Amino acid sequence: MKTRVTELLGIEYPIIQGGMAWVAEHSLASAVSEAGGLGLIGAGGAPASFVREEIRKAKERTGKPFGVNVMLMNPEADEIARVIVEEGVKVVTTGAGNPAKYMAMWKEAGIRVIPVVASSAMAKMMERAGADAVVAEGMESGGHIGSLTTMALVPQVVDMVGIPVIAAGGIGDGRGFAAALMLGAEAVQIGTRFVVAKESVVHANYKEKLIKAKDIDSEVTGMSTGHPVRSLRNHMTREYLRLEKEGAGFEELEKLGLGALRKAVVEGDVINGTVMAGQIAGLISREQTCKEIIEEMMEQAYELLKKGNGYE
Ligand code: TUI
Repeated sequence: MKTRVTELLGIEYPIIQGGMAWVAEHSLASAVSEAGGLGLIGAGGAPASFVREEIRKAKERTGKPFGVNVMLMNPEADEIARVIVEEGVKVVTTGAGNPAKYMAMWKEAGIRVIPVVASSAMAKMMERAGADAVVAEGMESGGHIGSLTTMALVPQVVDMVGIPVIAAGGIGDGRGFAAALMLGAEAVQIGTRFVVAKESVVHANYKEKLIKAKDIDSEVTGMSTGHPVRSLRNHMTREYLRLEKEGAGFEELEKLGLGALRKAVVEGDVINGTVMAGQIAGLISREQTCKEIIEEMMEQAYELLKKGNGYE
């Protein structure tokens, strides 16, 4: 399938993998790229030296393009931005902030820059700053989210900018993929479904919790701190929401959240850790390779697009 996004990135299918902190490391990223999508290494809260190592490991595993996601709240974001240039990474996506101050450096290095946005105003600002495309991410997504749904956000962003739009949030199969194209997107970003990929190194407990989850099993914490985060309901989210309701301060809440994602992803503590996941968790029923996930999504979408909807 050819779109402006496949052309821009030199990839076979218009599917990019979410830059998930702790989850999106070199094995997942290289597997997605090898399968014809765009794999991403998620820098998350990691130090710049770790990101450099991950980039080098990904290069050993794939000759195809892959990218790095910079989580802009990372205290080492400045260094990571430079590492990306030094290591010759071809594509950057950013999240949780405004990447304007890195734009000139990245563009000069010939890097494709794709900020994740949660509003049409932010999308316009990024286009003016020189972005090559934007990811419009709805609040169905896992992790740090904005307030609009994908259904409402994507067409409004499409109308606001001339650069290609990549839809994210609540997309987990070929139906969501086809729907995103109907909204005017030219690619999709998939997070949650890749968390349970065979090549994903997250703890087995995390994958099991995701596979068991139903549509209503995610919860949004952190509304009061201004950093809303979607994750699967557990002891951690209940405790967090209780403290928020009691009016706990920013510092106490941040302390509770700090390191909680690592606890779930790496240690497999899905009771006290943060199990970030999107609302489509209920769609996911088994572990598959990245190649199987991508090919199944593409086939399902082709079938739907060919058939139309059956209405006259
Ligand atoms: O960034 C994400 N998703 C994330 S980041 C993350 S790590 C984290 N963990 C705990 C607390 C906070 C973060 C987990 N998941 N998605 C992309 C995204 N970006 N969603 C929303 C935004 C966003 C929000 C505000 C982008 C720009 C923005 O503008 C702020 C500004 O500075 O104008």
